[in-house]
Amino acid sequence: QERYNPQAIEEKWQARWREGKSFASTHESDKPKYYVLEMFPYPSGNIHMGHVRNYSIGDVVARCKRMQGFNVLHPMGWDAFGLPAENAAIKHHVHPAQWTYANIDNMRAQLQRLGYSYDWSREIATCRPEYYRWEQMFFLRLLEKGLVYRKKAPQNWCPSCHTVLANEQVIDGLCWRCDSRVEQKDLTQWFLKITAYGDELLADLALLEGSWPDRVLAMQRNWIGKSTGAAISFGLKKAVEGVSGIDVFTTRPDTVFGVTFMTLAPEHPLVEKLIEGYEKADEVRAFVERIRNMDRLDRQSDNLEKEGVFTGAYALHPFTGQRVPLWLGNFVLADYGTGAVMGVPAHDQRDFDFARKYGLPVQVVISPEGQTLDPRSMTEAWTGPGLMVNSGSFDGLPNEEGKKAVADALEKNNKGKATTQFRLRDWNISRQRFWGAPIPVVYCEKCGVVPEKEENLPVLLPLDVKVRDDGRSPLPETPSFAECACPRCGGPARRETDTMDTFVESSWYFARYTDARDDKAPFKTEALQYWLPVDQYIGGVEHAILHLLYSRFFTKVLRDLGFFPKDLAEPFTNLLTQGMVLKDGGKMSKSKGNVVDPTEMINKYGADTVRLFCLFAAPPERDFDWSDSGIEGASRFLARIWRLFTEEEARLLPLKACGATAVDAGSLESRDLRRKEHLTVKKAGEDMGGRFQFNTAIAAVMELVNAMHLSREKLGHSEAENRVFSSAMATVLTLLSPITPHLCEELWQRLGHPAPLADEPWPQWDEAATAQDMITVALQVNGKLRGTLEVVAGADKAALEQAALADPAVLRHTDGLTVRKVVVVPGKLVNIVAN
Ligand code: ANZ
Ligand code: ZN
Repeated sequence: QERYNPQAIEEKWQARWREGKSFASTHESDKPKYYVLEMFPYPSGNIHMGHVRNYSIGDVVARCKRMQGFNVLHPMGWDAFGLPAENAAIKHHVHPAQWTYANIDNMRAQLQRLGYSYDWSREIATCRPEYYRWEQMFFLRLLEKGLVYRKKAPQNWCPSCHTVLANEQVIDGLCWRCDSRVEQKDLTQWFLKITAYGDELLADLALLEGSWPDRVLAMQRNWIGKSTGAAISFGLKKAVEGVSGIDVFTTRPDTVFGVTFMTLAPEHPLVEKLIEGYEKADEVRAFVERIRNMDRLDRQSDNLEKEGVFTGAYALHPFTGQRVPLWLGNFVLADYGTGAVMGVPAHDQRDFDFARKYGLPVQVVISPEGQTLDPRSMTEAWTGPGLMVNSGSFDGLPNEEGKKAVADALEKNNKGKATTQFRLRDWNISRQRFWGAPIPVVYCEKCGVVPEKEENLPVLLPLDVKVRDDGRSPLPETPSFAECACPRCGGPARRETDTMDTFVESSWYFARYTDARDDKAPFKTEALQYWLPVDQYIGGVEHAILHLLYSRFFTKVLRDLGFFPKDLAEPFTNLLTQGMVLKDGGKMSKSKGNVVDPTEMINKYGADTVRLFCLFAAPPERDFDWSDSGIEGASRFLARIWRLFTEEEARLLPLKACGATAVDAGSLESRDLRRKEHLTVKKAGEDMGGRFQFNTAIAAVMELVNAMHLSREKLGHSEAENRVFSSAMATVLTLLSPITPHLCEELWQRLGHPAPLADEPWPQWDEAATAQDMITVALQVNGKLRGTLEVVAGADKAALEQAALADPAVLRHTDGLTVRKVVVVPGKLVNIVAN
């Protein structure tokens, strides 16, 4: 008897899909569209189990939707610029380009071995000039619009990657790539003005409510971090040249009369001027030096031990004109708000701690209902609501109203105004790296910073350059690249040798897939109109902030630049963040030696089994543990289907799913099987097509396969019974085809169908077929008819006996008697013998 041999089948079908371009897509279609996308991989060399899970989920969605009548776009590509290529270049003496393209070839083959239904004609690699030239064009257009600018600022610097990092790339003070401690360094860099879109990025999260995970929405909201309050300007007691005062940002303008000191960030630009002539200036300088070198995350922590130093200078209160001592504090951040805080110890805990530590006065200005606060005995700040007190003409106002009243008064006196503040910072996109997209600007001795001309794009990354062993970018020392003619005056100029953050490439790739081979424009309008937004995006939760925020930003920017449709607000309508594949409850890692290699598993079990296990082990959002018994079980299940098919092949007819009609289903056994079949289609359809609960869908199909195994002995070999059995087989293959496509296609073909299963419509179940057949059974007591019983057809002896003994008519006629015997003739009657 022939065995299930996945390797042979899988190769055959993969070749067929490839050669037949089975999953090619076009926007010229009148079907409804469905764009399903998995986050594209970095071509690190080999795919891992996390990829397999991610892409298997995407593939089921794509194949299901296709069968459900959608015109599906399901592309794949490579996020191909980035540091590991340079590290590999140093370690293995291969060029980053060579390393990257070889990895892409290898990983493409690995993905093809898994049988994913990608439209490979749309494949992109972001390191190709055909791709990044458009990014350079966007850069120039953004520059024109003032949405890109150059600024010198302290930057997160990774000493081991020799490059700056965006705030988003610093995790707990460490580099997101190499875990080195990140330092601060002053550098002039290019910034994308994402803050100009802060309000829209925040507001449009409402559009994603319910279709993105709540957790991701919360992380986005928090990252954008909008605070509403007021900017307040404090004058200076001692005139300082060129300085009119010190501005603070506060969320509590209602507490302005409670200010008893001010605290500046040690990095505040006015510090030197303020301490001029102060006898303890050196002490202040020493403090500044010490705090500057503190970890920025430690400085934001709630547990930070508050520290400060008096500057010898005083500000003037905007309402009372009283003098307010100016301090420096370690808890004030230089790059939030204005880098200065008004100290209100009675109503802010940090200020309270600070005041108690340095003996600064506490002034209560918000009075909680039914309570009197005494500044001398307070042990913590009152941060709740109350009425304004000790606040001049504002006394008696509820503090919420006071916020607006104070802001209005400040505005009238030209001493401040209502304002909002974002935690979100502009996006530093300069990287001092080689393997990235060149930034298309030139520095001319005469003209200054000059954008490259659009017709000169792409600014090609030179590939005949050797990567330096010290890890520094070779571009500044590559004359053929760095030395150039000024696009404006033709004179000698230097090219920008920083390259772009690779997160720029991944911010718009989803749109390039809609028209990936166009060399005249980045996108074709009709294709964008048709395909965008992505209906279902699938990827890891580690991208919940970074990549998703940048993609959302680019969608809005490209819309405003006229590239994207005017009415497109968000790039990804639905988001699924899949869980991790763990080993023994922990992450798989080389150092722990517990990595399960997908290729090994495919060699051993076949791709269908690997796919099946990844989808069966847990719902997509949840983590699961890789388990040998789990994959063995998946393998056994497929072998079982194979055996069932081959052993029963003689009776199989080329029917489609749900292809047996009610008339076919003559015998009780076959009616039962048919009912089970329709119930399975119903359950699997809901679980797979709608809720993406593939594990329960698979479990339902397993039950159907079980039912087939049980009934094949009992079923006769009439045409009608064969039809029912064949239909159930067709249903198993159809429902499983998005999950284990190779096996299903192979058996589908053997069933006698000329067209591939992938082109079949998703099966429809028939409500009537799911209903239980009921029959009427006669009830006798001592041989006399005493009533009837409605029971499920096929109910067994025990069930009939139990139902009969509980029947009211039987109870009445056996009252006072003892039941001696119950005779059951299944399907006909129950006779109770009693005396
Ligand atoms: C006075 C005040 C009184 C404040 C009060 C709070 C309560 P979020 O919500 O994060 O925006 N602040 C402003 N700039 C700061 C900086 N650069 N570093 C550290 N703290 C800063 O918080 C804004 C509040 O944080 C501001 O409101 C300010 O303290 C402080 F009863 O001003 B508040
Ligand atoms: Zn010039």
